Amino acid sequence: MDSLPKKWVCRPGFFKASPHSPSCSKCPPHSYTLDEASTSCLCEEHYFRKESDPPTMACTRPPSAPRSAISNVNETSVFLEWIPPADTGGRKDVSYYIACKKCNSHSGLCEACGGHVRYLPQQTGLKNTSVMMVDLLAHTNYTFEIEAVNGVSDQNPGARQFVSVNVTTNQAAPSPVSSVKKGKITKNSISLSWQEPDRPNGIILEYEIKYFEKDQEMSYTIIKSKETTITADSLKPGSAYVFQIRARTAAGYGGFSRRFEFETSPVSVAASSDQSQIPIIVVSVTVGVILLAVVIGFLLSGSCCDGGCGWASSLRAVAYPSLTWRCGYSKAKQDPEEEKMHFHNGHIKLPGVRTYIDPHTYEDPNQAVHEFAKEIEVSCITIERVIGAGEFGEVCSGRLKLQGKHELPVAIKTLKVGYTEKQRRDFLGEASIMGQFDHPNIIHLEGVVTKNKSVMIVTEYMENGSLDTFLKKNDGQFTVIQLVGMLRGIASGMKYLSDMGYVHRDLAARNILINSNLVCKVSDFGLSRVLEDDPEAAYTTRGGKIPIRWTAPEAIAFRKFTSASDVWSYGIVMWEVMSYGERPYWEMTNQDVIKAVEEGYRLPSPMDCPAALYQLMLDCWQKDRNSRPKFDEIVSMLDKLIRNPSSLKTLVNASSRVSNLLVEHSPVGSSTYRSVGEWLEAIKMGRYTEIFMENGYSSMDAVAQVTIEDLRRLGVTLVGHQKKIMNSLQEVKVQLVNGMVPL
Ligand code: ACK
Repeated sequence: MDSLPKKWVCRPGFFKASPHSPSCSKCPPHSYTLDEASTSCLCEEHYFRKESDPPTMACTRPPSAPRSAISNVNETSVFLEWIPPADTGGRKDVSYYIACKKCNSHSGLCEACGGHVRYLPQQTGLKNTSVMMVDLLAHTNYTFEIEAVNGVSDQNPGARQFVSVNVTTNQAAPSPVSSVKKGKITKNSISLSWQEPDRPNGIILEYEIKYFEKDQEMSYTIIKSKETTITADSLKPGSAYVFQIRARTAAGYGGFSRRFEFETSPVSVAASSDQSQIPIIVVSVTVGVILLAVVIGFLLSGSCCDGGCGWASSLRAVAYPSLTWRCGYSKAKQDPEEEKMHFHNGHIKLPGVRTYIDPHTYEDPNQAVHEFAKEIEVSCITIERVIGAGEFGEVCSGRLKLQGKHELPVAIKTLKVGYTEKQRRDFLGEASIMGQFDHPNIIHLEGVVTKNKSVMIVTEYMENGSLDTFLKKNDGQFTVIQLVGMLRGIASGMKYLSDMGYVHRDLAARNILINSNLVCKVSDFGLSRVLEDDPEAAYTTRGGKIPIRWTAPEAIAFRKFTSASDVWSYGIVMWEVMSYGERPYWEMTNQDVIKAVEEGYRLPSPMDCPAALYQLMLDCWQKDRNSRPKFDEIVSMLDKLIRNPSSLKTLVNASSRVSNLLVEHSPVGSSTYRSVGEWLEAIKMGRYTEIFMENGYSSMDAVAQVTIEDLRRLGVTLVGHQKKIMNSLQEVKVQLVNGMVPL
């Protein structure tokens, strides 16, 4: 190099990769040379060059994190979708990597998911912006980290750039029964017992046992049993039979177990079939009595957490008769209801869509509770503190430790002492309803305590409490996408309820609970008391008690409560969420609300509300209930908005929002507030009085013209204060003119 004449040497900032190149090249972007005669350029800090990158190529850096990731949970599968990173780092070879962590909802500690999770199409090197994870565990919290990587990511010593998504998986069918043991075998019968599946994923409602003579698969018999033992009788002596068992929970049937083959005794073992029946009955009755004695022993010993809690449901199972059905015809033993449900045109029809069963249809409400809720021994529960008051007694937080399960944080609703039988029935009615639901956006029932004097309903714990209080406390703190995420969750829970045929009747932000992951869950399910315990509920002229502000006109007028009236209430919840827990219709009286809504007026858009969301609210508030969207349409629409966040950028025009209120009404001059100062003081914003006056907003008339931009100009920069002032202004106007947005 020293021998080259000075004029052939590249200056700093230039390089010549080969001595044969005719000229020097300028260093490509994000690279430099400080020396003369460089043959390559160095990358700037945080920029890198992949080995295979030509020296003429710019230095590049790892991409930023992917954006706007959304998740869709379907039982134990999770679908993730995201938007590419804003900065690809200057490279075209961006791909994505998914890290999966399983998290303990109580401790918050996470561990890698392990090998059982399958990724479709794959976990690493994803070119598309979506992936599906299957075979996750049911009812488990997962965190997925989506990382964008490119050709230089592995050279980056800095922190990984990822977007993370927290999800809770849903119900799943039980895993297959894996171990089946033969019991008593005679020439005509085979008794079997088996263990609950490793992953029941819920309360096992029953087992289905399919069996047939070996090599005669076309003619099989199905027995249903709530126990983990059965006896197949009327079999041929000395013949081999194949058995398969599957379990059913609220989520449906799990897969059949592998085939188990057992043989009946040859004829010579017992003289006649009639005689052989006697020992079987004796044996099974004896086994039953012993089993019952063992179970009762366990329960009475009080050692619940060492076995009692787990046994409680088995005790119930003992009480149920098993049901037998033979392929193609029914036996006298069969319950005709079962026949209708499962067999159709001679074919087995698996129970498909589940519907809600009104506990009122049970003659004995206690039976309903125990059909749908697990009995918990009180010694498994530790009450920690009182968190609120419910209609029937205190609501506490605490922990639940069931045998073989991790300790869980729970909420415990208690029934106050001295309750009447009706109060006990109504109180537990909520559990009979809640226990039928299994959805990530519906509050999950852990079980009930009914065997003691202290009656309790134990549910999952929701760290952030009721949504309305939570939003008020965190005014202005969330992004629009986060708020829409909350609304999406509520809509998804309501879709599930409406699919089940359950009408909530009291959907309101106060009846939604929110956890630490900001997952919203619908709660407050009741029977006759549905609306009795809601402080918002008011008596109507027809005698019922109704939360007027949240209720559709047809439900107020003639008690037509349907999923469509729940959709109206959902629209009000949308409004509550987007206005951070503002009271719908502010301080208007119930009568004025009924009148205004009847006359076609609707709530105005909350401040800074995306136009698409306000339009959806207005759709939910269509007078004709058939014109309102269905919950599945609402979920799809919100999903679309989340997937395309730019669609949320168009806000309801601030000036139209305000002027809408004034349509055809008198000016604000006749305000109940005599001065601007008095008004600002009343809303605890007195500190701005001087600034308002100095800037010409000295009368309520002038104040009526204030826009959010004006507030910013006046130095009201805190979003919370801006909202308070704008919302109060609306309230003042509404009170004065009793006018909302006419539809
Ligand atoms: O807003 P909060 O803290 O949330 O006050 C009410 C109170 O009990 C009376 O209903 C709280 N609460 C009810 N159920 C739960 C639950 N599952 N997890 C946490 N808090 C709950 C509610």
